[in-house]
This record gives sequence, structure tokens and C-alpha cells, in this order.
Amino acid sequence: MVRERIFEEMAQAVIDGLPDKARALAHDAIQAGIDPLEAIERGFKAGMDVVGDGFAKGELFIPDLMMSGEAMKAAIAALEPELMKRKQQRQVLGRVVIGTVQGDIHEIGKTLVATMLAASGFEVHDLGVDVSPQRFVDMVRQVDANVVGLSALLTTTLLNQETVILTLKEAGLRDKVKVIVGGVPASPEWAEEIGADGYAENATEAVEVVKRMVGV
Ligand code: B12
Repeated sequence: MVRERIFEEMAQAVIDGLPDKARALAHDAIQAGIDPLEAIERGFKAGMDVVGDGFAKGELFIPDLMMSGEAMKAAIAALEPELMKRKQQRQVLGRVVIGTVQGDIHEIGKTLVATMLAASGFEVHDLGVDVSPQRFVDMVRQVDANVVGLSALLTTTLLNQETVILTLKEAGLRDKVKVIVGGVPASPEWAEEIGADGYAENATEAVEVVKRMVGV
């Protein structure tokens, strides 16, 4: 019961775009022994989805999205040490290069996936947002990556996931690295269509799929 109240307050803090409130609630959750990932999924992200719907209906605007994004980021940053602590592993399971594709600056989901992979024992190289296909390829080569993760939140930038795959092929690296795609407009069907090796709907699933890709 108390947990449900906390989740509701978390969602509301994101809807209202209040980073300090979101941060405080994240700390409360840790104190209350709530799983940090559950806090993100059932609390903060639920608020983000409400904001996204409001924006789609024309009831909310870019500044609203930005404030909510800041609240969500503050919450995740506050929960990150706990996420890392809970999942800590000694052995490196594999090397992952991750980023949001060119033309797209949505970073929150990608960063959450990167955090969860790092917490699960992967060496993660996060290239950030608006990443060109060439930068992905250069980093895959530089760190000899096992997996590359491509995030896209816009239907227009989704196509750039395919461009990265084609650029990897041109560079002769496609057989050496697995590709996982994600983000709201992506889907298992899309992954198959563009020749990716996998898709995951959220950060927990991403860890499972990437583990399978490297055979652990
Ligand atoms: C916050 C937000 C913003 C913020 C981003 C802030 C930031 N620092 O990231 C700002 C204000 C910058 C923004 C800008 C825009 N946005 Co915006 N935004 C959102 C919003 C509300 C939430 C996204 C979010 O952070 N969700 C929370 C995280 C945790 O979830 P997630 O991103 O989905 O990630 C999870 C999964 O998708 C998955 N995942 C994500 N990445 C990856 C990668 C891999 C490898 C894997 C396996 C999994 C995975 O796992 C994650 C964790 O569970 C969404 C609506 C929504 N409900 O998604 C719209 C939304 C994505 N935005 C939208 C739009 C239109 C825009 C703009 C074009 C608006 C404009 N006219 O300028 C610009 C685009 C700017 C650009 N070039 O990128 C539309 C996209 C519509 C479409 N079909 O293309 C949406 C869907 C809103 C809507 N309903 O209309 N936005």
C-alpha cells in the first residue's frame, strides 16, 4: 500500500517536472528497500508515459517534456549507486558500445539500459546521443565490442539503426559484433527487417538479451 503511494508520487513528480522531489523520492525508495528498477518502471517511467501521451494529444509542450526529462534523470542518477550495488559482479561479461542514433537526442532510456548493463557486469562504452554511424563503427573497432546497442525514440531516426548496421557491414565488422536495437518505435519485427540480432523492450530485457548474445 505504502509502496503504491510512493510509485504514484514518483509518477507525479515526473509529470510535474520536479527534479528535487523526484530525487528525494528516489532516496525514500532506497530507504524503504524498494527495488530501484521497480521504482523506475512503476514509478518514474509511468509518469513519463503520461507526459508523452499528453504531448501527443497536444496538451503538453516541449518545455514540459524537458522538465519531466530532468526529473527522470535526477531520479535515475539518485538510484544508480543502488542499481550498481545490487547487481555488482566481478567478472567482465563482455564489451558493449551503446548510443542514441544520429538525429535523436533522447538519452534517458539509453542511459538506463547502459547503467543496467554495467551493473550486470558488462564493460559499457556509452557514446551519448546523436551518434553518427561512423562513430559507432570506430568505437566497435577500438574496443573490440561484442555487442552494439542502438537507441531510437523517433520514427524518423529509427531508420538510422539500419544505417549503422549497413556501415558496420561496409567496415567488415558485421560478423564480429551483435546488434541490439531498442526505443519506443522499435520492435522485434523491425529488428528482423533490418538484420539486427535482437530487440528488447526495456532495460531488464536488454540485459537478458545481451547476456544471451555473448553466451552467458
Ligand atoms: C522526455 C522526452 C523528450 C525530451 C528528451 C530529454 C532527454 N534528455 O532524453 C526532449 C524534450 C528533449 C524531447 C524532444 C523531442 N521529442 Co520527445 N519524448 C520524450 C518522452 C516524453 C519520454 C522519453 C523517455 O525518456 N522515456 C523514459 C525512458 C526510461 O523510456 P524509453 O526512452 O522508452 O527507454 C526504454 C525503452 O524504450 C528501452 N530502450 C531505449 N533505448 C534502448 C536501446 C537499446 C539498445 C535497448 C535494447 C532498449 C532501449 O529501454 C528503456 C528503459 O526501459 C517521449 C514519450 C514516451 N512516452 O516515450 C517523447 C517522444 C519520444 N518525443 C517525441 C517527439 C516528437 C520529440 C520531438 C521531435 C519534439 C519536437 N517537435 O521537437 C523532439 C525530438 C528531438 C530530437 N531530435 O531527438 C515523440 C516521438 C513521436 C514519434 N513517433 O516519432 C514522443 C513519443 C512523444 C509523443 N507521444 O509524441 N523529447
